[in-house]
Amino acid sequence: MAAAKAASAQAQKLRAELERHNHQYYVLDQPLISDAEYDRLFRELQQLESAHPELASPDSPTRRVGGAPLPQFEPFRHRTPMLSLSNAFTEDELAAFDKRVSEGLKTSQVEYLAEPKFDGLAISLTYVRGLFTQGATRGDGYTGEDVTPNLRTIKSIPLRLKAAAVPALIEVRGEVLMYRRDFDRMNQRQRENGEKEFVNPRNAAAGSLRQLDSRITAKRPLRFFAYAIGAIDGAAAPATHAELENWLEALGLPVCAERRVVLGAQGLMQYYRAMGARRAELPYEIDGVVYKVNSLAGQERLGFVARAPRFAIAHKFPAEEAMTEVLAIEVQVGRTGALTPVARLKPVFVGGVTVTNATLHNLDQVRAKDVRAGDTVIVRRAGDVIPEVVRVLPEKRSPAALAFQMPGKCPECGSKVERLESEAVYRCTGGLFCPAQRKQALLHFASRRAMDIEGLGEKLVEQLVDAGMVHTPADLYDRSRLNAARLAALERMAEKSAANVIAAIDSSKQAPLARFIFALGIYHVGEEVAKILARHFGSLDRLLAADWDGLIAEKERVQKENARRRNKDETLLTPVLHGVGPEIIQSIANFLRQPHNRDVIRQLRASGAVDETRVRPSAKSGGTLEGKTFVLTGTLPNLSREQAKELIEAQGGKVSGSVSAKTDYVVAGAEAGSKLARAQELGIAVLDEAGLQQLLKES
Ligand code: 9MJ
Repeated sequence: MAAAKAASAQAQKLRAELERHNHQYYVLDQPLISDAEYDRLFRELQQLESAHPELASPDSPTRRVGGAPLPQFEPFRHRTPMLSLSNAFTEDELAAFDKRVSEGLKTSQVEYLAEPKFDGLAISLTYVRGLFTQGATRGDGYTGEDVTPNLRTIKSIPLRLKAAAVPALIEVRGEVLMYRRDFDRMNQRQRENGEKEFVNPRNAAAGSLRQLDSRITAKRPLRFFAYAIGAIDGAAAPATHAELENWLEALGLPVCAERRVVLGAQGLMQYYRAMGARRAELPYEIDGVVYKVNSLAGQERLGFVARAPRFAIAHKFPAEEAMTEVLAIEVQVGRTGALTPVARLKPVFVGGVTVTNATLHNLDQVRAKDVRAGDTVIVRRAGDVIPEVVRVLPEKRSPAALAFQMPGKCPECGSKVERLESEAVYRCTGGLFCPAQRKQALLHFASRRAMDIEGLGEKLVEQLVDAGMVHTPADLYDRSRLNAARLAALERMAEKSAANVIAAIDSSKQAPLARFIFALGIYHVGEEVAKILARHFGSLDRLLAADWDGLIAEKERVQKENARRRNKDETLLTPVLHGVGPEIIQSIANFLRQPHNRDVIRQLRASGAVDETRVRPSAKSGGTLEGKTFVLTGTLPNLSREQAKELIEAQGGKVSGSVSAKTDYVVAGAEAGSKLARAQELGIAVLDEAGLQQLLKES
């Protein structure tokens, strides 16, 4: 008994001491003991806790080493939204901000709290009665990811708040980042261990915080700075933002020492210039400064616009620019076949990374900037955006430099390159064959509205293509290439799931013609157009043999004739392929002209993927909810999720698992979470169970 009491007292003493040294080292930057001494105390506590498991405590420093990996991050709904800041890039924009604020507050000179804008990741920490209980990323501002085990490993985050009186609940907001010197050391270690180096401190911090295995996070030198609060309960917030940050500091949280109270636009500019000058000597990277109205009552009065506070702004430093040389202009083929000219650059260090290429976006941009191979150019890189060529220095151009030309054939597969009249983008027309488009083509082919092959998702497609097992959709049906045994040998695949995928591929056979045409992924050919084509041609042979130029000419003739008839109030002609415009026809013609694509289509037909006697798609079609996508979330009062799904599908609707711009309705029940928030954000119609029933009845 006495021994247990002594152990408990000793554990408490060690914890307090270790956390004090953490604070000295990571928050105050004033270590009082050597690393070896710290380690000794730490081991003593570890031994004590393992000898007396009943002493375990969530705020013990031994809990900072990370734990078993999580299967996934759970969503975390912020009690008050975590909004982002609006940006100002120029002095004028800044003056406009100060003017808006001083008019809003009816004062001639506004007091602001100014501080650096950290280039890290915004997070929220929840403390309940002083104990750190949960931490989350910003996410979309309303719902983030619960990364508590990872945040626990960050030594500058107190596991328990200091002061005698702590709020019942407080959400502390701030930034997780990596010091430059820690980043360099970590990369040196990565190099020595033959592991991949990180690009910059921001990416390293982001990658470390999003680890499912918190033991890995524990090895990464992350830091934290607090700069705001969210919900607070059981304590009054002070009167000003400066006092708020002082209070956070008194609670044991790290707060940036560079914060200052300044007056008016002039004070802001002075602070901006001073921080700009000191930027390089700070231990962390910043991409600007942040100003907040100092009075919290003033903040409240100004409130929010859209998704950002009106009382604060981020004044960004200009994006870094550097001069270098264009070694060549190459063309990249994207996953969807779009051709992007890319400048290969002589390596140059800019915006925190070594840049070796810059996007030129499209041919119009190349022409507008007149970038040529061999040119000396200014490149720019800001934040995480792709580096770009700002301008050419014409005085440095060699007279031999040739203007850039888009290739007529795809550099990846040799198919013809097309540019449709209304678009700036050139595209490869070899969709079914082109290596650059392989994964996308397969994913689309297998997708629910196309061949509907369950289990053939992004990960598996990736594996199949990377392993060289599948090149085109036709390979899916070739059992000498793809069979259950070969599938089961892939990582994360078991015999059962492999057999299921093969069965799903087999049962996708005999698709109606319209679905099959849609599955080919011809640019501009959606489900509707595919149906029209299937109805019009009635067979693959007729589709493949069509006289497309004749069709375009015919459509143009009818268009002209109808314009004439409209003027005279005469009956109009019904155009062939009504609903399919000339540009779509052009796109189909280009696709079907590629011998590679025709080969794949023939192979698909030979393997029985399509049943040409079935022209129209799915038996369920024709319902009035056809084409509508629903997402179900939360618990409905009377219907199970399966029942709701069945009802929707019976009317031809689809039920999907995630909310996107393509979602038509979100059906939300009790305890609906991030999907509901996402729907509200996207302005998607939200129904409760009664609303769903009504809709079903109407249809
Ligand atoms: C950054 N990123 O450094 C805020 N921020 O305050 C600072 N962000 C912020 N403050 C309220 N220093 C919302 C965002």
